Amino acid sequence: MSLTQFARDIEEGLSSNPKRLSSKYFYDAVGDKLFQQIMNLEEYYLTRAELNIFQTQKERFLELFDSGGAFRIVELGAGDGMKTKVLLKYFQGEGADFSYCPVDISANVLNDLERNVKAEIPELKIEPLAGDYFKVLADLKFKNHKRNIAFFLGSNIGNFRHDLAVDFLSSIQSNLHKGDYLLIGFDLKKDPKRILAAYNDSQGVTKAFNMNLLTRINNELDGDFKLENFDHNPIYDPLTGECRSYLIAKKEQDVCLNAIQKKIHFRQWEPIFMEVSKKYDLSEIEALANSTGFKVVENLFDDEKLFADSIWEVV
Ligand code: AVI
Repeated sequence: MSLTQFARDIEEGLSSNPKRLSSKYFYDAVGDKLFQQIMNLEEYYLTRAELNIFQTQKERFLELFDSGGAFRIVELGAGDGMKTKVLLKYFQGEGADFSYCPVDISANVLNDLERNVKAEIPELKIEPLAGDYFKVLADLKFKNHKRNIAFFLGSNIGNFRHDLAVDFLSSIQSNLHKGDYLLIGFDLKKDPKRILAAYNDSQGVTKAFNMNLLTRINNELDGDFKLENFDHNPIYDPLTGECRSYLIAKKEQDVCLNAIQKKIHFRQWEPIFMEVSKKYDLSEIEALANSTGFKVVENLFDDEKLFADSIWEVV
C-alpha cells in the first residue's frame, strides 16, 4: 500500500507518545474558511494589529525599501493579500519602481489574488509564482538583479518549532542576495489572558478549527473519530511565550483509521498536541535574526504594541 504524505504524518503523529498532529493540515477548504472567521474575531487581535502597522507606517516602509533602484516584493504565502494591498496601493501612488510577486503553493489562490489586485491597482506590475517558497526564491536569485524584499507576514513563523524556524529562515537567507530584505511578522509577548483568549474564543471558532482536523482525518482516512469525545484545550506559558493547543480525549476509547488499517488507543484525558503559536520579545527576534544570517534593520509596531513587523537585512 503506498501511503500519501498526509496518511504517513497522521499515522506517525498518532502513534507517538505524546500524540501529535501537524497544524499545517488545518488548512483544507473548511479549515481555510474557519481561519478567515478567526481573523475577524474580536479576541483574535493579530490580523488587525498587523493591518494597523501597514496603515499607519506605509511611508516608513517605503523609505526603508526604496534605496533608489527597482525592488521586488516577494510575498511568501500571499493568501488574499488583504494587508499587503495597503502598501502596494501606497507605493504605486508614490510612483515607486517595484513589482509584486505573490508566492503560494496553490495556483487557485494566486489566480484569485491576481484578479483582485489587478481590479484594485490596475497599473501594478504583478508576477504570481506558484510553487515551493525556496525553489521560487532560488529561481528569482538568478533571474535579474533587482533588490528582493521577501514578506513572511501574519506571525506564521510562530507556528514553527524553534529549530525548524531556524532552518526555515536560514534557507530563505541562503536564497536571497546580500543586502536583500525580509519583512517578518511576530506576535509579541503580552498579557497572558489576552493571548489565551485569542486561541480560546467565546464563539468556539478556534475549537472548530482544531476539531476540523479530526473531521479531515475521518474523511480522508476513513476514520471514526467522534468529535464529542474530544475537547479543545489551549494553554499559554509566559516563560517560553508558547501558546500550545491540545485536543483532550474526554474518555478512554479506540479510534480506527480504516484506510490505513490502524487502531489508535486513547487513555481518558490523553492529549493530542495540535499547534504552537509562539510569542516573541524583541531580544528573541534579534537573536533569531542574528542566528540565521540577518541583522534587524528596524521594528515597526501597531498603536497598542501588540505585534511587530521586523525588517531584516541579509548580511
Ligand atoms: C496562521 N497562524 C499564524 C495562526 C496563529 O495565530 O498561530 C493560526 C491560528 N491558530 C489558531 N488561531 C489561529
